[in-house]
Amino acid sequence: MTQVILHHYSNSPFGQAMRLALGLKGISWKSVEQPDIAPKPELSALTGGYERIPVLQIGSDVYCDTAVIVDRLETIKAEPSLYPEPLGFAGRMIANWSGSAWFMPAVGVALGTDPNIVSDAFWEDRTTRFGMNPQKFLPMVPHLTTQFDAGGALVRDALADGRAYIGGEQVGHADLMLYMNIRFAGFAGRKPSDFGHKVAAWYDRIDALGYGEFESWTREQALNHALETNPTAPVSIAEGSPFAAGDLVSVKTESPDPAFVTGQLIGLSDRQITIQRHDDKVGDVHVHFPRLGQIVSPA
Ligand SMILES: N[C@@H](CCC(=O)N[C@@H](CS)C(=O)NCC(=O)O)C(=O)O
Repeated sequence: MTQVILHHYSNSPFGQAMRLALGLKGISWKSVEQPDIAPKPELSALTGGYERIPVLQIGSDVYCDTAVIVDRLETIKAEPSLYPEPLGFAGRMIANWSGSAWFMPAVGVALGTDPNIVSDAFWEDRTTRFGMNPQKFLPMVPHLTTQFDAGGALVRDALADGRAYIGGEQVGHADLMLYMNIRFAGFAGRKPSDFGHKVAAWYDRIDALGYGEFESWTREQALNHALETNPTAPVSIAEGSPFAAGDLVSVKTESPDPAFVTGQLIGLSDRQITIQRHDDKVGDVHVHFPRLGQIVSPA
């Protein structure tokens, strides 16, 4: 049977959002712990070099980035939707803001108060991969804190009319992504109630979703599972795309992160990029990325 496997670590904010998404949807899953710094050889065997967290594996379909993970979760189990009415899919844009513009301010708050909260190896990793050199990053923390607070004030004001969740009476993707940043700031002692009692109550409601039914797997189990299965998610190249099926391409995140993944293009649309690649440890895998925020170039 094809399994739903989340590669993550407990402190990962994006990982937390996806654990809650699995809990909310009631999808049972396997939990594979990955390191919080590179190298991540087992993860790279699956992804081809993408080492961010989380990654979702379904058999030998591999989903890099929470945007394609939630899209896939919606297809596995439509209800409850991560995009409840009346906000509907517009919630994706709030989720995206929280995972991009509002994320770095949360990182600043979480890591900046006490630089020793993380190891030297962690700072070195983040410097190499994300340009987060502590000499440059830490002086930005006061500004990042103002941005975190300004974003939190938006959440507070959006909830001021007494609604239970950001889009109305039902929880969705947007809530999970906003919540993850407030939780992350908790590493430095910040509290949801810093933004008032309505934000604190909203936070507790999201917390109470839990992670659903899951069991721990080793990284080796996940790789063996990929070897034993074949990719199944349907993909296609949209008409008018600048690339054709079978083109050798590289996919790289729009960021200082030098990591890229190379393979044969088999899917391209406004929402998703899919490449096929092979690794002896996992066999043939289809690696999926969101189109938004990724650079596709000929390899
Ligand atoms: N846009 C990505 C961002 C993922 C991301 O930046 N994750 C952080 C952890 S929460 C990460 O990978 N940090 C580096 C690492 O864990 O090695 C997504 O939505 O999944």
